[in-house]
Amino acid sequence: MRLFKILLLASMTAVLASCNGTAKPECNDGHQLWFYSMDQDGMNLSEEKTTMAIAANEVREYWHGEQAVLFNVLETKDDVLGPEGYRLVFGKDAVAVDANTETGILYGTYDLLRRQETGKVLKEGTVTEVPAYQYRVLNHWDNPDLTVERGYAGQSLWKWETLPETVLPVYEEYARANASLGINCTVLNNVNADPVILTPEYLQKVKVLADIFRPYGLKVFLSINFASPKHIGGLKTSDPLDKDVAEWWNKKAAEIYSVIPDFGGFLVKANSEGQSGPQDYGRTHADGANMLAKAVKPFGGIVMWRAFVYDPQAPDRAMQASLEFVPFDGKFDDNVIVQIKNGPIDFQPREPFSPLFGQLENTTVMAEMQITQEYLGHSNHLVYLHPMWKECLDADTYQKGEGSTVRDITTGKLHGRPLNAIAGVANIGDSTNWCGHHFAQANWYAFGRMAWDPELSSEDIADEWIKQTFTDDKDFVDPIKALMLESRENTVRYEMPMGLHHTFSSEGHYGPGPWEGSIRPDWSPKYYHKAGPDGVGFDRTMNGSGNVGQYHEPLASLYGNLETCPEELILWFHHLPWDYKMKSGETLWDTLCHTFQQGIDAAAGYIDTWADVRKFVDEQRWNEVNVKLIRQAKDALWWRDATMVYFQTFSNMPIPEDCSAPQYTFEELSKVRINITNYETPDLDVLPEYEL
Ligand code: BDP
Repeated sequence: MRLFKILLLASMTAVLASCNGTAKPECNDGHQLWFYSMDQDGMNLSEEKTTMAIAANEVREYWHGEQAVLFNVLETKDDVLGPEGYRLVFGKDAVAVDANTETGILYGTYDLLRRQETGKVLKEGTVTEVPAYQYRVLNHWDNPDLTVERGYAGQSLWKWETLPETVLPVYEEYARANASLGINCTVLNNVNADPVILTPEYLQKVKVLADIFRPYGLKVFLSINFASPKHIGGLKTSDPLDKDVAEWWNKKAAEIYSVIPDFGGFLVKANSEGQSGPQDYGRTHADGANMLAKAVKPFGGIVMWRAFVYDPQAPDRAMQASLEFVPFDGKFDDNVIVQIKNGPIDFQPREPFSPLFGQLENTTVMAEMQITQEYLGHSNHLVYLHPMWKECLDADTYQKGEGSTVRDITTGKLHGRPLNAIAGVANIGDSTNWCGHHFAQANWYAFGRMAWDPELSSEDIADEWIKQTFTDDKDFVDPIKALMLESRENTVRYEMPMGLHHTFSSEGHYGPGPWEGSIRPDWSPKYYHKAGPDGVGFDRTMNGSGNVGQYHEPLASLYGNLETCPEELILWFHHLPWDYKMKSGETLWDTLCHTFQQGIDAAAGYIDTWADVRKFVDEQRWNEVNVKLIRQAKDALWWRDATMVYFQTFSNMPIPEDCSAPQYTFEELSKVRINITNYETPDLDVLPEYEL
């Protein structure tokens, strides 16, 4: 048994004193993430860049328990722990971190420190942790020109123009942050992939990042452009059944692995939103995915093939992915995973789970969540997203009868599939505070914790994050946790209640634009809400598009039947008259108005809650969050006004008296043009000024 003994010094008292309670350093730019309670005197990273040295350094610098910490890399491998699990054995004088691998030791170390910061160190006993998903993946939508698609936290973290020569400290800090959560894979570039990423020049840049990430257990993947053989390979075609094309990919894979031996594999967006794909050559998703899978297979790589496809002619976009993918069930190679967005449309604040999860029985599938807040107020709104993701993972598909949750399908448990993964579209940029909003860090955190353990509750994760990022004072933790836990539902209420969706302005999906049309019907809000004199909502019942039929019973009936359809999804599945009587006895119109009002009131309430806890937070973070909360409360009003005054042109019904009166008319609001030139600070001056 290899034994590492770390002797602990009692030198942490000074740090401790400023960690807890009401300490308020003036300036705090949020760069320390959830290491704040630990790292206030600065980040002291290991000089030596091996996994064990990193783990030992974390203990030496930050552990201030009485017990010694022992690292045991097990010589006789423990079947339960696998390659990444660990065991913490708490005793009177020592805590042992046991694992089969050094990466397991590192994960155990971060768990131990998290316990210390959140008051969960045990006096005695054993904790065994094994990740539920093998591949816990961040998808960066970063472009070589440093822009980030749907990024609201500045520019790309990867400074391609100065790589490979210049190595920034944030690269390692990023790896450390991910390791502390157990995130072990990162796709560096946008799914709308520039072929340049596979050129030898860029592979040298990627190599530098991969080398920095490796001791932190973080593997690099790349999004590829399916037409790369044509663009950068000098071939006439990128047809997956063409021998030269397959050979080009085989050679490219060998080249990549010669530079990055532990390269993870490819992420592919094909035949979607203008991206090239096998269908350009009359081939199928399976043909395309399998060709790539064969290229990376000899090196242990995988292919994550996205199911985000839809076509402008389709009668119901929510049905598209299933229609295209179900025919290929069982036809994908064993190192292909089909990556499915949580909902059938596109990362809306609320969608039912994608029916495709329950429809593929012989294909490995994974879920893709969006951490960046494309449709949830960008990095201007405080929205804690874990409840939304958990809603999807906990959803029962009834694929094999009751209890066939999306979680059990994607962890491989339901079908006994050996490969499993989960992905989140990152919200990280080069802003000092990483995510643009101090509270958006909680979503990166929550994604990582969920990918390790999808059964953790939203509350427990929020609790951990708050204590490490701000303070463990109960008078701060309780109200802020309550605010975070309600924030997603409130955002649904002020943006698109009761199953409305895609009512967003096409300008960066920020703000309302329910009146907008588009050259493509499926890019137009009108296509989704279908508001007209006769009512509102998308009829997806068997009398409508038939989308409910893609769900297994009892869901098909549950959603299809007005009596049983959950009210929060009623306009997703049904088209109803404005004066439709809801279960409460109120009309649909009044319920919509009241739900919006609840969202508006709650958003305004965040400002008061934040004022109440001011004494616990440093000036910088308090002010930066406060400015954003005011913006959020005003945006909530704007969203409600725009949606309801527009719908009123059809319903001709009054806004109920117990709701606040709209501050602007439809004519005024429909002229608002927001210019999103820089995602971090969208030009909000053009917005109507709102009285709170
Ligand atoms: C949509 C985004 C678009 C992405 C696309 C995708 O608006 O920018 O490229 O998803 O996931 O949500 O590929």
